[in-house]
Amino acid sequence: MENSLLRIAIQAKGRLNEDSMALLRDIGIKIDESKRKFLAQAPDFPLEVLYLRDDDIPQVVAAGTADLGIVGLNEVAENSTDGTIDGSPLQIIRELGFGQCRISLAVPKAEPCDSPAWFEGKRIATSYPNILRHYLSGIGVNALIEVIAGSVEVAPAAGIADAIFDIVSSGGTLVSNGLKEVEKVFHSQAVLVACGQLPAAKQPLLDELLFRIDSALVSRQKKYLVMNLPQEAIEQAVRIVPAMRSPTIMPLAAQGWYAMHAVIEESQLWEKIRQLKAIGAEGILVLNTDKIIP
Ligand code: PRT
Ligand code: ZN
Repeated sequence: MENSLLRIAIQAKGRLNEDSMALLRDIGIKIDESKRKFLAQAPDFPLEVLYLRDDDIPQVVAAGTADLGIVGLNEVAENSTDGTIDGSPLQIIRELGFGQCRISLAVPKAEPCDSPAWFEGKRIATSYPNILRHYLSGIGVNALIEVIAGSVEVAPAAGIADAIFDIVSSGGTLVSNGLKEVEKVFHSQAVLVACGQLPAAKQPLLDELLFRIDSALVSRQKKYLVMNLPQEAIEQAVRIVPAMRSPTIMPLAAQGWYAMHAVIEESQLWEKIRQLKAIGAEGILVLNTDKIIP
């Protein structure tokens, strides 16, 4: 029976917890947060959720203590430079589109740093020494890496380092510490990782989970449009909104008017709405799509 239960490790507290739980909810896996413990079983899917610190997730998944994990790509890269951890393979199987950030080199605002050569011989504070070492050796720069567990951004003002290599999202933390971002080295987002040695009996469960995750991820980037169109605008509207196969067009009770339904990429939403308004579309409704099954 043990093999018929998948175990996924997610961050217990912190920046990825909420979005990880939301993704599970989106695919029909509802964990009762009020009864949450270290390990919780989903009531409606053969899945256990293991709550951990993000730093521990890559190793726990590579070792097979959890079959899957949701963690920042930065943690995966820091813990594994060759796709294995302590000899056990770890696979990145999906990019999840949340937790986006970058790891950047930053220096005090007044420093005349205009090329990576500036870092030669400098002290750089970071919590990501492996990613930094890999980057520096790639560009042939020798610097002293000072490993700091937290609050890396205060290191230059404290005289511990000349520069930092840290996670940046909005850039606000750098600005409020008198630093400027000079090199975006590593781009990260939350990823789904899997144990490289998943027992064969669990594969069908993983396939079902991935099918659901893919449907949820696709639908997050789409919007459902409903609008009214005069008959003469239909041909142009179909060209503007080709939809998945082709938009649905239905006659309205009012003579000469039609309703068009279509699914479009969210990134194109406002541009498409402008074009549709220009050809006479009215009463445009924009709805979220819950799941899209291709
Ligand atoms: O307790 P645990 O070890 O699980 O959590 P943690 O404190 O190590 O990690 P947490 O919750 O801070 O971040 C988890 C993951 O979220 C990271 O590994 C990244 O993949 C991702 N992520 C996304 C971020 C950020 N955005 C982020 N802005 N992680 C950290 N930050 C911090 C950064 O360290 C810096 O202090 O936010 C500050 C910069 O933010 P801005 O917006 O001011 O630029
Ligand atoms: Zn952490």
